[in-house]
Amino acid sequence: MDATELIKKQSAAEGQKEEQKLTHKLLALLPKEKGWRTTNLYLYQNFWCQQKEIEATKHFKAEDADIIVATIPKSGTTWLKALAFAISTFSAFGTHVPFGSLPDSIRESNCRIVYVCRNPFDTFVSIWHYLVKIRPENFGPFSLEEAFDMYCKGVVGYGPYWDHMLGYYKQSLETPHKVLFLRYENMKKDITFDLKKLAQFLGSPFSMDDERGRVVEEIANLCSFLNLKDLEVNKEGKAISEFENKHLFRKGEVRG
Ligand code: PAP
Repeated sequence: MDATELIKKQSAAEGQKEEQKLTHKLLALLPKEKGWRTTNLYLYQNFWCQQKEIEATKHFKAEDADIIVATIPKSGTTWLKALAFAISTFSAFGTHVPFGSLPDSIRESNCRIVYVCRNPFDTFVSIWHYLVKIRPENFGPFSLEEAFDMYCKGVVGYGPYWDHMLGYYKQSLETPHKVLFLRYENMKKDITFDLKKLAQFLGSPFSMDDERGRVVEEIANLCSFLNLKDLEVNKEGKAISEFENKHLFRKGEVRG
C-alpha cells in the first residue's frame, strides 16, 4: 500500500487501535526532517507536521454556526479570536491546518473561516522567541541561522508558508462568503476597517447607532495588544495544557 492509500484508510479508520496501526505504517513512508522542537516533522498532504497533528484534525466535526480562525503559527490567532468574541460572543476554533487538509466537515458545512496572513519574517521571529521561551531546556538542535534557513525552505510546522497562505487566499476568492482573508499588517494600520469587514462577514454588521456610539473603536481598544496582554488571565493563565498565555503577547509589531 502506498502513502496516498494509507492516508485514505487512516482517515476512515473507526477504532483508535486501527488508526494508530495505520498511522504508524504511514509515518514509515512519509518524508521526514528533524523538527525545531520535535524529533521529526513529516511531510503529510504537502505540509510539514508532527505525528500528533496527523491524528488530531480528523476528529473535529464542524457545525454550520462555527467560526474557524486559520493561520500559519504566530499570525494573529489570539487577536482574531478576541475580536470575533467581542463582536458577537462568537467563540472561534483556531487551527493552523492548511485549507486542503481541513476535515471534510469544515469544508462541507456552512461554517465560516477567517484567515489571517502575516508577513513571514515576523512570523518566523515570533515563533523563534516563543519556542525559546516555552522550551528553553531542550530547544534545538538548531541555531537561529539554521532555523531561518529551514523556515525559508518551508520545513516548519504547517509549512511551507506560501502554500499555506495561497491555499486560503485562493479559496477566499472562490468562496468569499466562506473564507475571509485578512492581513495582520492592515489590521495594525486601520483596525476599524477590518473590524467592520469581519462583523459583516460574521453576520453581525455594525449599525449606524453602533458607529455613532463608537462601538467599533471600543472593541478595537478592548482587543488591543496592550489591553489583552494586561488581562489577568493572560498574565497568569494557561489556555492550552502547559503553555502560559503570557507568551502569546510579545511585541505585536510589524517589522518585516
Ligand atoms: P499562535 O500561533 O501561537 O496561536 P498567534 O496569536 O497567532 O499565536 O500570534 C502571536 C503573535 O500575535 C505575537 O506576535 P509577536 O511575537 O511578534 O509579538 C503576539 O504579540 C501578537 N498579538 C497577540 N495579540 C495581539 C493584538 N491584540 N494585537 C496585535 N498583535 C497581537
